[in-house]
Amino acid sequence: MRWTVLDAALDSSGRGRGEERAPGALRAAGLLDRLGAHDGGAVHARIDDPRRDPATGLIGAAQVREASMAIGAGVAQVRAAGDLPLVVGGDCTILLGVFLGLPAGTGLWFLDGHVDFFDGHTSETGEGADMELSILTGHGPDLFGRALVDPAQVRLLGHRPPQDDPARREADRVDPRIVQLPAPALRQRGAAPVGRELAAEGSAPVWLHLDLDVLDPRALPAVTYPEPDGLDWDDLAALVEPLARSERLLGLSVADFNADEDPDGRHARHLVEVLSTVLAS
Ligand SMILES: [Mn+2]
Repeated sequence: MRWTVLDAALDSSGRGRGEERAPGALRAAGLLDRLGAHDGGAVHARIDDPRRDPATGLIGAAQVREASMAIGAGVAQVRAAGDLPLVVGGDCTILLGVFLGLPAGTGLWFLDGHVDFFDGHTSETGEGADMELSILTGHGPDLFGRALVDPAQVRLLGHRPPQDDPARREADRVDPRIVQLPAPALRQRGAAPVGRELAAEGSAPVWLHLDLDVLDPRALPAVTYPEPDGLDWDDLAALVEPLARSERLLGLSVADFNADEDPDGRHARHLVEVLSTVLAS
């Protein structure tokens, strides 16, 4: 199957941060050529008002909903054409729309430095990227009238919540049905065996979400919310390779590359190289 790249430059802060420029930076670094991917163009996904919606506590709630519909329609269209969608953010908020475009019962491999499990009131920022996993599993603000993912089908991998209070409370709030493997445990078990076990687990279709802050800031500093003690590039490749080969995989979203933190494009080129290697396998 071939990949179709779909740009979703959604920045949930509404402040036009560097995630908005990530799809352009990754294209300029050769993403489509290196993957031999079809070009799905860009979906309209924009938040241009940084105020929090009083009802949900979410920044730009109406625009998040609109962008999600557009992303969902884009994902469904790529799948209908028989390709695998590669949705390039933007930040993690893109995942809401992805699941609007996927069949019910699709599971989620969620690789992220954080758990993204705040809600509209516990989040300090109000950014959708603080809470998309809670929204998806029916815990955050109700944007779509239903949960989009069964928590029992979520595997939360590579996070390492900082030991200060707000984030620890966030980690404590994660739905207990979600299976978690934080970064230290993942390293201990070995990224390659963990990837193989996940790929072999069950038969339900799965989406793979990669927030690049799952990487250690020494490996990739060009993210908006870097978190120490993350994975290195080798861990990431070893983990993702078996997932990318799995017949259960419906597609991939890549979030949180901050192009403003990568003025000479070196991190974009490295990311494209790693993605093309693991996704071609
Ligand atoms: Mn995230």
